[in-house]
Amino acid sequence: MATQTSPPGLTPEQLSFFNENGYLLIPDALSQETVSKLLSETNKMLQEFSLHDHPMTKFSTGDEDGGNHVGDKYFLQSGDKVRFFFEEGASNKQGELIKPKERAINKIGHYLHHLSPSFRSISLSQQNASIARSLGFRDPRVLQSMVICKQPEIGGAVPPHQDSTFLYTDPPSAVGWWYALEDATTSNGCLSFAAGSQKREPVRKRFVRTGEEGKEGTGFIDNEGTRFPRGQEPVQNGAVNGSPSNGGGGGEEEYTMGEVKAGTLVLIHGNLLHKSERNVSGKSRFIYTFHVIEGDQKYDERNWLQPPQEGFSKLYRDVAVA
Ligand SMILES: O=C(O)CCC(=O)C(=O)O
Repeated sequence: MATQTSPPGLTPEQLSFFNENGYLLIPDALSQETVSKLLSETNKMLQEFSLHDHPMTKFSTGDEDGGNHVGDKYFLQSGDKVRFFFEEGASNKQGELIKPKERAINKIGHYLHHLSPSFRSISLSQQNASIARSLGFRDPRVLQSMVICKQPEIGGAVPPHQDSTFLYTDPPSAVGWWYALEDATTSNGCLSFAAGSQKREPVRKRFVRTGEEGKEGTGFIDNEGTRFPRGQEPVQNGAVNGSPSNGGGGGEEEYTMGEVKAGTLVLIHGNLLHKSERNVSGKSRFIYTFHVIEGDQKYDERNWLQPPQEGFSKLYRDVAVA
């Protein structure tokens, strides 16, 4: 019988960088062949999705007060589907598209890691199981995935935020896996990170479902649960200034730019403040990202994203055999 050895996870140096800074860049995590395949798959989805019956939901990250964040039924029911969300700048005041549809989409989500064989195989992989082991996950669950397009000229900014605001477990446990499918630069809206902020910035807010049947929506509430991952509480818990809107910190933070080549994997701690700027360049910035939480932490019904019938995808059990 053939035996399988697990691929190596993170090196001690990589783990130490992640623990110190809250993010880690891993160049060449995907081969250029895989990147091309994922880009073709993405372009095919963008060509093939239908505008007929589409509610034209835009992916809005909200205003200064954290209001107006996307939150309609199309969005709230996307956890077990592949759905298409528009860039805010893709339409005029009358709501008509001013870009071809394949250049108008901000993101595709949120169940690619289950429904798309290509994206599934790079998500629920032996390699990622090994990385999750290095990070100390006991029962890692992939709970959402998306392609973020950051389209040329109209690609929207993503304001400073912590992923655990949006994917809250008690205690927080989210980690983002973010793969560049095209080179990401300061010109086309690469990520930037407030290095080390995961150690000082509590998860103060949660992004939750609001309203009742027929009047569904989303909003931010104060987080009454635990604010740091277990064992990572700072000595003076919550001693940081700031009044966050989108769940991000209000204090002055210095951001380190994360320019990366296509194929790079970026790991992002759920408490880490990070953001990306608008893309006003002529080049798109396609990426694929999915998020992982600890399966044995409390995940409640207030979270905007609710598990599919089959539950969130187990990274240790659902590992695709290459
Ligand atoms: O890709 C981007 O521009 C932002 C992604 C991000 O912040 C996230 O997935 O948490």
